[in-house]
Amino acid sequence: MSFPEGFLWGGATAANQCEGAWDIDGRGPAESDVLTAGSVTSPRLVTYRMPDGTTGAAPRWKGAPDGAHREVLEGYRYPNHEAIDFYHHYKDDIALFAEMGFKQYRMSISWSRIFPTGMEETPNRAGLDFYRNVFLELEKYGIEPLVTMWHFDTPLHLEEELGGWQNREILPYWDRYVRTILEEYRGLVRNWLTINEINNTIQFLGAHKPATDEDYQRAYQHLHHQFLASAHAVKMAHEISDDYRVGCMICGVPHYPLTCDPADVMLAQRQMERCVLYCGDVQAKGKYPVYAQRLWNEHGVHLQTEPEDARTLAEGTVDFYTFSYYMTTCDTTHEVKETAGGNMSFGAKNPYLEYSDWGWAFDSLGLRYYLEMVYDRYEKPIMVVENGLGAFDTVEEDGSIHDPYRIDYMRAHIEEMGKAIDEGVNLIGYTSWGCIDLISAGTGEMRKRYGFIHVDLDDEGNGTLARSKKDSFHWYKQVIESNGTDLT
Ligand code: BGP
Repeated sequence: MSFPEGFLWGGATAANQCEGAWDIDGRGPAESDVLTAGSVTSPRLVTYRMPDGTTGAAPRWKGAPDGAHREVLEGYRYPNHEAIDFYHHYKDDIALFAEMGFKQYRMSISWSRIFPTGMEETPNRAGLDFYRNVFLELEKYGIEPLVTMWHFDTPLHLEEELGGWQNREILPYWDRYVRTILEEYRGLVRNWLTINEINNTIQFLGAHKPATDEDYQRAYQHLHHQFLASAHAVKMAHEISDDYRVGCMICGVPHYPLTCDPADVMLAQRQMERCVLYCGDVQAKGKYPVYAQRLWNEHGVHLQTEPEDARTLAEGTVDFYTFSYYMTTCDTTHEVKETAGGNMSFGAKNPYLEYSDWGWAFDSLGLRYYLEMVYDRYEKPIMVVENGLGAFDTVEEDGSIHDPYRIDYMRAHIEEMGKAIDEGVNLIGYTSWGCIDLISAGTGEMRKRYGFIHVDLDDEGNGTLARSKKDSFHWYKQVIESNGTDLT
């Protein structure tokens, strides 16, 4: 039996993609609230107002023009505002998670529900109560929460006033938020994650347009502040409760060389360092890796640090390592015939792999490759906290939803996790992404569905929000019941 007793099977969501209720019970707007919907071929837009009152919308990767303030505007649709309204459906949804046998549910707290602008002295009680009620509901079924402190949703006010993570002054506000939730939920939560897919800032830099040295300076500085934020959170958690364990969260995309040309092999290694390992190394080892200086030198980056930072990082190493896993990517120094070309999926097309409708490479073996690599590197307990297939689903006339493609995808990945455990990897949990259909982070679509649970909602925001079980719901239930031995 590969999966150890007590293995934490479950599913994952994020506040901004499922809660809705974006302006209810005192919640303030977050950066995710000024994003429109896009598709695999068209980007999500960020809406803004210029100082002279004119308004506009720009691709998210480009950002609002200088001097603009991001703002919610009339005439645009913002899918995260209502999302799947988990805020009012959490009891029913958690009951369905329990029916599947979840041992763990990964979710996030929306910072602006607790501190609406991010700058208040005292927290918003209604926001704190909402999550308390969610945790109590989970407790009722013996489901452990795994709580992400930040999942793509800094309070908009902090973004606009301070420039978000770019500005070191964000740290005291972050500390206040984190201390508040750590104190509030003592006894209800044990496991926390600090910053979701922290490496996205650097791995997607230059993906849409060539990045300048100034872009790199900003990205590495932004990350430095997030590393400090993460380290503060770890330290506070350990001071506040002996029960608390805190993990990092990395977007785990292994880089393969497209050919055996040594130049390709070297390029893939360097891309892997920059895009993936850089962040995990700092958070798990408590210091910048040796190759960091080379990465900075390549773009003339001078990190602004304070004398105490090295100590802060050293004292704030994470207790466990977590990552999302959806795909692998290929690098080459040669001319590329075909690119992967999906949303948030880049690089040369791998001729040995199949790709999803959104251009994400289906590579279950890559999951084992990654697990074995990072376990060797850090020797800390690991969780796969996101994995799954975003796909179009069809609701049959009788209401049933047959999703064998999702089952095949997950079976293949779970099999590889089992093999990694047999190799000695201390893998302790798995939460598949979007266990209930939700708004896509990348495209803002609803039709890119990951769930075992279908939600009746379309891309225009129409639907009853009714929940129904897909075939994969019954399959996953059996996987959990058999602790991963029955994957048929
Ligand atoms: C990760 C995010 C999630 C999630 C997932 C799937 O990047 O942590 O928030 O959305 O990917 O991506 P998408 O929603 O673009 O399909």
